[in-house]
Amino acid sequence: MSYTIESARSIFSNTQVADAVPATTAMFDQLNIDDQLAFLWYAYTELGRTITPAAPGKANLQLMEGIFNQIKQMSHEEQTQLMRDLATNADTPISRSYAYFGVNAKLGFWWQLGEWMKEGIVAPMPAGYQMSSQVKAVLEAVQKLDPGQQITVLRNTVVDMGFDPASASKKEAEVINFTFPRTSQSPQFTIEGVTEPTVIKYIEAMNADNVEAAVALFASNGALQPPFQKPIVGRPAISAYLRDEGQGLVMKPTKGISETIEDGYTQHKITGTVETPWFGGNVGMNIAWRFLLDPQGQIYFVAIDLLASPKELLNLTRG
Ligand code: 45D
Repeated sequence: MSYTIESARSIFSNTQVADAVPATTAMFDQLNIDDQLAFLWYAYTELGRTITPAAPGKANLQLMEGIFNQIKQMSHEEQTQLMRDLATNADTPISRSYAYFGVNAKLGFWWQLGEWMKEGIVAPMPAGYQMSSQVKAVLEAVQKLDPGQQITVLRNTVVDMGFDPASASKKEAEVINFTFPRTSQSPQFTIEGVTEPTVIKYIEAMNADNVEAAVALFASNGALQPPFQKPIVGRPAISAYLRDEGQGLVMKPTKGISETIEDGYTQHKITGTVETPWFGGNVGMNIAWRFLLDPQGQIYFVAIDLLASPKELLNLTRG
């Protein structure tokens, strides 16, 4: 038999992913715009406390100086309108610029606005604001999630903002992207149960921000499927994606299982935790990597899953 990307997606199909994340994001999407901004404010004041202040970085924020200066000169009404415009994907100049930010630049943009809201430089939440029952319900739903899932909900909301006139051509034209210099050496890891060199090299390359080395491990028609997303196919697209979203991550795989299947293909499921530079060691996301390697040992497919619970870290059966 030969594999297609579509059939590869179902290897280790008994893996339980964090369905609560898209479910909670859908609840958020149902809120009216002012409730959305209020929700984000309360979620951020809770979770944002564990953002490591070093993460956005002076050099990174400087990239947005022009936009930040404009925002600082606006009245509070105009600033509130700007936030509404971003969240409703309205077509405005700043909403258009925002759509061309990399994911981490989007997060950094909001981090700065959040800090300025605390200082009153950007319009804060109106005094005497009464939380609607809808906002309360979404906050309660988020509180039930584990921290890795909570920060994923928060991140999803920010990624979807802005006005994007041509999403297809976006990656090539990205204007602002953050870099996260590594402060410490690559973490050491051992994966109990897995010795496959391609898998080990993949983690080593990612932990060193060596996108080129990671991408070279893929078959030319190989694919990478991020959590809750469709597969990204081919080396150029995978490379662009990893440069945007894969930087500064600390991957700590701990356990795995390897199996030879048909025609020399092998499949490997590895579980462990991943830390984002935004939260450092404060938040460990429970992750599974499901690899399908071709007979040449190249990555034909890898899915990255955000797991439903820590218990799933131990689920290493074929399924
Ligand atoms: O609207 O092997 C205010 C891949 C109010 C690559 C606000 C991976 C108004 C391959 C509060 C100001 C990448 C797939 C907003 C592995 C308002 C691979 C601000 C996995 C919005 C392992 C809100 C990587 C703010 C993973 C400031 C799983 C919110 C990475 C800030 C996951 C939220 C990373 C932040 C995650 C969230 C990062 C900083 C989930 C960061 C989340």
